Amino acid sequence: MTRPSGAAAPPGAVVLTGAGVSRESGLSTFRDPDGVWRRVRIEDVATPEAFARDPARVQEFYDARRAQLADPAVRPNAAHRALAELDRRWPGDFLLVTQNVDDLHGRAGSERLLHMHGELAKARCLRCGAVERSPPRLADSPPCPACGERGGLRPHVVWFGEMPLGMERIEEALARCGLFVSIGTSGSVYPAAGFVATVRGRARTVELNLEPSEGSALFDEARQGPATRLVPEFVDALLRDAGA
Ligand code: BV8
Repeated sequence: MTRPSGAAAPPGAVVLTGAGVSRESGLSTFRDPDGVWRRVRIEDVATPEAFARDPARVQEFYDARRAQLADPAVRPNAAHRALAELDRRWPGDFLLVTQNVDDLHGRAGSERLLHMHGELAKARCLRCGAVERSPPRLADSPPCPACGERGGLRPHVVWFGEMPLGMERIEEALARCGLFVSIGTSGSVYPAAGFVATVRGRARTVELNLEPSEGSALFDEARQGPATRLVPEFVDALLRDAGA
C-alpha cells in the first residue's frame, strides 16, 4: 500500500510488554530475585484452583497489589510515556499488548492498548458477568457495582490455565505487522512468549530487556538495558526513520 506521497506506508507495529517495563515505577517483576513468584507460589494465588480452595488468600494477594497502584510513588515512567507517544504518532496500524495487570500504560496515555492478562483495577462479577472498576478490597466481599450481589466478585485477572483476553485481536495484529517489539518480559509465559515465533521472518523483531530473555535468540535485534533508557531511544529513532 503506498501513500499519496508515493512513500510506502509504514508497517503495522505490535509492541508486547511485561513486568520489566513497570520495574522502574517501583512495581516488582515476577521472576527476578526479588520477584513476586519468589515470595508466593503461582499454585497458591494465581490459578482458578487456588481461588476455589482459598478465595480469601487469593483476594488478599490481589488486594495488596491493587493497593500499590494507589501509591502516589507508583506512576508511569519514561518507557510508558515513550510508548504512549509511539501510539499517538505511529502512522501505521499499532497495538500495545501488555501482560501487565497494572494501569501504568493507560495512565501514560496509551490508547491502542490490550491487557491480555486482565487488569488489577477491574473486578468481574461471577453472578452477573459485569466487569467494573474494582472496589479497593475484594477480601471484604463488597457488593457488585452492577448487580449489587455480595460475594461474587473476583479480580479481572487471567490466572494460569485461563484463556488470555483479546487473543483474536492480537493474532490479527500479529498477522499484519511488519514490526514486533518485546519489552521487559522474560519470555516464560505462553501464549505471549510464542508471539515472536509467529512473526519472525516476515516482521522486524526487536527485544528491549534488562537481560536476554528465554527467547532472545529468536529476535533480529536484542538490546539489553533498563527500559527507561532503551525505550525512549528506540521510539525516537523509530519515529525519526518513519518521518513521523
Ligand atoms: C493458557 C496475571 C490456555 C496474573 C499472568 C499447564 C496448565 C495450564 C497452562 C499451562 C501449563 N503449562 C504451561 C501452560 C501455559 C501457561 C504458562 O505459560 N505457564 C508457564 C509458567 C510455563 N500459560 C497459561 O496458563 C496462560 N493461559 O495457556 O491458556 C488455554 C487454552 C484453552 C482454554 C483455556 C486455557 C495464561 C497465562 C497468564 C497467567 N497470568 N498474569 C498476575 O499478574 O498475578 S502471567 C505472569 O507472568 C505475570 O502476570 C506476567 O505478566 C507474566 C509474564 O512475566 P513477565 O512479565 O515476563 O515478568 P518476569 O518477571 O518473568 O520478567 C520480567 C523481565 O523484565 C525479566 O526478563 C527482567 O530481566 C526484565 N526487567 C527487569 N527490570 C527491567 C527489565 N527490563 C527492562 N527494564 C528494567 N528496568
